[in-house]
Amino acid sequence: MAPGGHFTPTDCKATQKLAIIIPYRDRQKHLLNFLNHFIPVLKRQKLEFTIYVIEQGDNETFNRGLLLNVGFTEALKQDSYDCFILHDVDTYLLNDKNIYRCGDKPLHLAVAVEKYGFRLPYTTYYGAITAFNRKHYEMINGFPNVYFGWGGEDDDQGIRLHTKGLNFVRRSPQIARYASAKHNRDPTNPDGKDRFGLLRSAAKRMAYDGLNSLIYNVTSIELKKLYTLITITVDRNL
Ligand code: UDH
Repeated sequence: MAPGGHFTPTDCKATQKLAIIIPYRDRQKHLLNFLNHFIPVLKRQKLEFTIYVIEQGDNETFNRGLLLNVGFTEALKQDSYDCFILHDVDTYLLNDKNIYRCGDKPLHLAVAVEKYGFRLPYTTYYGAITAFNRKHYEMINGFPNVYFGWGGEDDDQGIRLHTKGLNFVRRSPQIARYASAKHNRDPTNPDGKDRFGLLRSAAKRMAYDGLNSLIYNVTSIELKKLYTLITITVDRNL
């Protein structure tokens, strides 16, 4: 691995350049598990990739959607990635045939996840792990930035895709199968109080809430041995 968590296979030319983006705060054990688990898998899949951990370093309520938008934006400042894998830190792939690459359509990868009994918790579920090319992510203005706290930002993005006629695809549950790390609720990520109200305006908000309205401060960018750590702060009142 090159510093910053970059890997290029030496015995072939990878067809896509991947940015793996992890929204993060205070989950060190899960992050170590993630690196330990995924790096060998991604190498076996002969992928060219860089792992970005986007840490919310303030005391504000956690905002997963905003952190993923930051990851997309900051990764593109470093390289011209073909594919963005937006990935929770506590969900670990169980089948090597689940190749991490983008196809013609956005992809929902977390299909059969242990914590939901290896089935979708509801039919339109679109959480935890998704894959996008740049064009599609920009077409829907990324994730909403306004969901502070747990829940809603993934469903909101599902509505964005549907509104743009860009329906996502899924792999079979045998292939897209994941183990879950058990954890308690994070103290700074309570259920988002406004999430159901916000969902009602998802289609309309897509035009002005997302990549084009993203405001954050970068505190530091560190090239760690196995990942690039980008620490940011957000001001909810802006
Ligand atoms: N995350 C952090 N730190 C936090 C909160 C979230 O790193 O404090 C990241 C991490 O990548 C995590 C992801 O955001 O994998 C999603 O958060 P989560 O793991 O809390 O979400 P999950 O869907 O929540 O696993 C399970 C609790 C379900 C509660 C249902 C309430 N109605």
